[in-house]
Amino acid sequence: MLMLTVLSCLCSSLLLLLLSVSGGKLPEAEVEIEVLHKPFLCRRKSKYGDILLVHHDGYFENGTMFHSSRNEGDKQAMWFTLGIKEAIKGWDKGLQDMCAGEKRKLIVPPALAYGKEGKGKIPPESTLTFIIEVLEIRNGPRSHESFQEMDLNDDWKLSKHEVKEYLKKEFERHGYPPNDTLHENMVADIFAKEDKNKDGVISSREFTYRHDEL
Ligand SMILES: *[C@@H]1O[C@H](CO)[C@@H](O)[C@H](O)[C@H]1NC(C)=O
Ligand SMILES: *[C@@H]1O[C@H](CO)[C@@H](O)[C@H](O)[C@H]1NC(C)=O
Ligand SMILES: [Ca+2]
Ligand SMILES: [Ca+2]
Repeated sequence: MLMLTVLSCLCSSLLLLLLSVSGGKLPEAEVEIEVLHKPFLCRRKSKYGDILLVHHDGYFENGTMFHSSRNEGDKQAMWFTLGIKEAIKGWDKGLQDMCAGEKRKLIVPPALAYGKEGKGKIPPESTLTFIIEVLEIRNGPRSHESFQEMDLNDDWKLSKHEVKEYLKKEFERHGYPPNDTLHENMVADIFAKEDKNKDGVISSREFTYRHDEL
């Protein structure tokens, strides 16, 4: 589960970024944030590029719950990358500077949620309320820390070899056997998307998020 999230983040975050940038600018809108619980100890606070393990309940304006990660589906908390519109913009804005163990209520206007179109059971122009608990915060695959960890020879570029070594390590860390064919495919996939200037390496600039539009 985590492995898939981490790896698919690496592959798909840029795509998400591109997709989201192509949409028109929405009017300025704010998320209303209420802190429901803040732990006494806070080792680090969430920032763009982190991955957060979250439990979330979602409510319509009339108070009806439309989703609960605790009661629906696999009833598991989910890993979510902050700042890349993996979920909705309202989450990217409303889940910054959080501690592990913190619980917040977010009231998200439609412009930062599912907008004019709505989605699935979310009707158009819905203001949504979320109760979100952050259970864990980790360095995202796009963080400065991850880049340094991957850049074995410290030349500020990621070679195919370095990316492959990283994938192998991540697999092992999460208890999966390394799979050379699979890693080769993933590396090819990652380079196709991330090596913008096709010079055979991923520069730190190519690797790092841009969050201009947030
Ligand atoms: C609350 O709002 C949602 C979305 O508009 C709707 O589907 C649901 O039926 C409403 N529930 C009640 C009790 O009015
Ligand atoms: C390794 O990955 C390839 C490609 O995804 C897959 O077809 C193959 O079954 C995997 N091998 C093992 C031993 O898991
Ligand atoms: Ca390197
Ligand atoms: Ca490059």
